[in-house]
Amino acid sequence: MKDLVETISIDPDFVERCVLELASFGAVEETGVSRTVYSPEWIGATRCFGQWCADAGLAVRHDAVGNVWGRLEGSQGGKAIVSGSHIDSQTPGGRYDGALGAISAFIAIKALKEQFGTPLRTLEAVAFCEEESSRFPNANFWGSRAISGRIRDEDLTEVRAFSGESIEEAMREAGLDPLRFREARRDDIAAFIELHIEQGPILEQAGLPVAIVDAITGIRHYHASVRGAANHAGAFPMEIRRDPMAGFAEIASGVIDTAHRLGRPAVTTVGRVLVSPNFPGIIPGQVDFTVDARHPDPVARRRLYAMHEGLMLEVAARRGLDIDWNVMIDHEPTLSDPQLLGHLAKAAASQKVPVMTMASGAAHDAQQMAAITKVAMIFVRSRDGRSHTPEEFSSVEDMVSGIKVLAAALHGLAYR
Ligand code: HGY
Ligand code: MN
Ligand code: MN
Repeated sequence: MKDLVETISIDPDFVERCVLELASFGAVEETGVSRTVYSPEWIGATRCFGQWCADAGLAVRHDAVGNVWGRLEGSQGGKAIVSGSHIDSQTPGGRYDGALGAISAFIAIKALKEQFGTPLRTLEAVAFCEEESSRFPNANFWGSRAISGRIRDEDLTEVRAFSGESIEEAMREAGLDPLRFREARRDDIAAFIELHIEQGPILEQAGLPVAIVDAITGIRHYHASVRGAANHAGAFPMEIRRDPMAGFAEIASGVIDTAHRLGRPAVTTVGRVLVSPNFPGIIPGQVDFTVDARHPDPVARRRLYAMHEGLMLEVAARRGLDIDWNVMIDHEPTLSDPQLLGHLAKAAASQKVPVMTMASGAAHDAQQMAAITKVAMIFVRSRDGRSHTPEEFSSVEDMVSGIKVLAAALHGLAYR
C-alpha cells in the first residue's frame, strides 16, 4: 500500500459548529435530538447538509428517496469513493448517532479539496435519509436500501409508521415522488467508508479514541402479540386466568436471560411494550412487544433466534395464550473488506491515531452498502458508552482523530 499523506488539518471548531448546527434540527431537552425521516426537522437537516456541501463547492444532489449527496468530481472519472451515514435519529436520540458520520464525510472531503485540490477519482459525502426505523418500524435502512436497489414496490404501502401512515404518504408530504424510488439506485461506487460513534463502552475501556470495525452484527426485530382474556382484576381467580401479561413477563425475562447465558457478543433487548386495554383494574387482553436480538456470527445468530422463538411458543402454550409475531428487521452480519481494513489501519498510522479493531454491536448502513460495494467502518469513542439517548457525547478531540483517519483513507483511495 503506497505511503499515505501525513498532515491533513481538520479544524476542531468547525467540527463542533457542524455538530451543533445539525443538532438544532429536532433539538429536544438539553442535548437530545428527535428527527425522524420526512419530518419537518428532517427536511431542515437535509437542506442544511446540502447547503454545507454547496458552500464547499461540491455538486449537491437530493436523490429520489431523500438521500443528500455532495460530490467532488475526480479528474479521471470512474466509480466514486463514498463516505457518510444517516441523518435521521431515534426519538429521542443524541447529537452524534449517524449525524457525525455524515458530517465527517463532508468535512473530510472539504478538507481534501482545500488542501489537495481535485482528486483523480470522485469523492462523495452522503447523508442517508433513514436508518433508525424510529418512525417506520420496518423502514429498514430506507436510504441505503434504495441505493443498493433493495426496495420493493410493495414497500411503499407496506412500510407503515407507528402512527399508521405509509412511507409513500410521508414521502409525498415531504415533496418527493415515491414512485421514483428506483432512481436512487447506484452501481458506480468503488468503496464505502462509514464513520460512526461506537455507541458502547469498549473504546473508553481501552482508553482509545478510534476503532476500525471488522464486522457488523446480525440483527432481528420481532414485533410480537400475546393474547388472553381480559377480565376483572379482583373477581377472577388466578388459577383460571389467561393473562397475557404473565406470559409477556416470563417471555421478556426469558429472552433476556438467554442472551445473558450465551454471553458476549449475543444481546437481546425488549424495548417496547403496549398493553391493552392498559388499566389497573383489568387483566390485560393483549400485550404487544418487541424483541431486538443480535449476534455477529451467522450460525450463533440463528441459534439465538431459535431459542427465543421456542421460548415464546412454549410459554404461550403452557399458559393457554395465543401468540404470533412479525419479523420487521432481519439482516445478516457483515464483514468489512479486508483490503479496506488494511488501508484504514495505514491511514490511522499516518495520522498517528492509536486504534483498535472491533466488531460493531449496532447495525449500520454499511451493511446495506455491502450489497453493492466493499465497505469498512471507523468508530469514534462514546463517553460512558452512551447512545440512543440525549446523553450521547463524543469529544471534539476524538471526532477530529476519527475524521483525520477518514480523510487520510479517502486521500489514499482518491488522490493516489
Ligand atoms: O439499532 C441499531 O443498531 C441502529 O443504531 N439503528
Ligand atoms: Mn446509527
Ligand atoms: Mn442508532
